[in-house]
Amino acid sequence: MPRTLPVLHYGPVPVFRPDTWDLRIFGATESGAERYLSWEEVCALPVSDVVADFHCVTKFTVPGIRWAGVLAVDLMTEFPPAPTATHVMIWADFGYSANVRMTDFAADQTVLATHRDGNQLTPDHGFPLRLVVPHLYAWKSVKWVRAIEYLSIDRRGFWEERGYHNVADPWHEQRYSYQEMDGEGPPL
Ligand SMILES: Nc1nc2c(c(=O)[nH]1)N[C@H]1C(S)=C(S)[C@@H](COP(=O)(O)O)O[C@H]1N2
Ligand SMILES: [Mo]
Repeated sequence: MPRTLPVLHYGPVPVFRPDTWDLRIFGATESGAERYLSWEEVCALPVSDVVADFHCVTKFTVPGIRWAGVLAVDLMTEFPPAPTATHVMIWADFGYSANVRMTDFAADQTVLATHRDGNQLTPDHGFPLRLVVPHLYAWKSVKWVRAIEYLSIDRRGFWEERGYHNVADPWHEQRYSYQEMDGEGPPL
């Protein structure tokens, strides 16, 4: 098992500019309106710690990483989805995306992390803000998050469109879309 977290992503590492950076919350929101949060507004949200293992689909697991940031449930309390929302699409800079079920987004260890093991995230690992869904394969843990889209109809994200499993539960080894059972993903 690797003791440090390898760097894995598709495409370039974005440059963070705090004055132009924003986090968009849109789609099936409770009010119907979309919101753009500044970096300052994100930093004013409540901060929590999550300690969890991290599972990559290419088979490494990094045990016991301590993340700090905004719990997805806390974000949802402040900026609620509509009752019809069943899934969430998380968008990064440069168009990377991943979809998760609302139940996975609302899980108590799902966090929009700013820190890992006491230090601010490095650019390679998603600075300034990354999603961490520890109980799903790591391609769902979107680095450089820029938008949260509440979905009333599920859609596939970047890897889910390219042959990876829509749900991605490592305990059930849900790696590839051909393993999907009825109801686990939108038609391919
Ligand atoms: N924006 C973005 N986030 C991403 C990826 C990516 O290509 N782009 N790759 C994912 C994959 S496949 C993995 S295994 C993890 C790796 O996280 P790490 O580089 O911090 O180890 O990031 C995930 N988040
Ligand atoms: Mo990965």
